[in-house]
Amino acid sequence: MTQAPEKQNIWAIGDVQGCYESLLAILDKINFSPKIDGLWMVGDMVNRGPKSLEVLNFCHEHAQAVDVVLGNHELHLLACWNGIRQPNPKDSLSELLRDEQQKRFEPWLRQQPFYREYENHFLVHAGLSPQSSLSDFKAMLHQAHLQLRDGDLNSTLSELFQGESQLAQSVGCATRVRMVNEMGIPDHGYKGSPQDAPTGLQPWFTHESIDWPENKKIIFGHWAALGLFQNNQVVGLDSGCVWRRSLSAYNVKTGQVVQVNRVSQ
Ligand SMILES: [Mn+2]
Repeated sequence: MTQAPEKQNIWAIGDVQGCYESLLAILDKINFSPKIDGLWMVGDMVNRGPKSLEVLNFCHEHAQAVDVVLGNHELHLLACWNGIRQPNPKDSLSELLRDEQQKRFEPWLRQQPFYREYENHFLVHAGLSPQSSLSDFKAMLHQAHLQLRDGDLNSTLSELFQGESQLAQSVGCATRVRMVNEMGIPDHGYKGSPQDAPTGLQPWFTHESIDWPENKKIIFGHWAALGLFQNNQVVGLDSGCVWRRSLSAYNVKTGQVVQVNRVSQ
């Protein structure tokens, strides 16, 4: 068997959230070709935007080229499909929840992990936990991934949404963390910018107890109010496409950032 050729370019893309036309526009702008390029989706492909079904269909169809990590909105969709949660009024998942036919994406979705590691990068939807060592955090996320993929789906989703077990807290952090308190405990209620945050809260990536992976940049999304953000350790890619701002793509080999304004649908 011949070895697969190395990817020409690999792009990480933030929270698309059903903004399918904006996804197509940015793929066009970066000249993305699924035959030669790779795409890392940072999670939250679906919900709030108008075309979740199309975005999911695109990622599923090009699964050979697209690496996905799960975000909170994918977990919510899995839970809605299985009656563990009810859609809330802000959701735009009705097409995906309309009939059994749309559950065809479920087997593929439940195979996706909560983090992925590469030579120089670590992909996670929201962030790392200041409360765990990196190895413990990864072990918990891996266990949750195996349970979601191979275990009883309903009981796994119930456990994750109950939020009490260490497993649920690790997944909660990986998929939802923004700000943490001095103890490193996530405050899931605050969704604004770091500048406007109440005293005592700080972005997860500034907490002194974060156990950073060696020589790997963390690529994350989930935090629209933070916007496109980069320092030596992290790249935050949620630039608020679904909130009528922009969609961002990050070239993991060159560090180039490309953005498109939200394409109205
Ligand atoms: Mn999110």
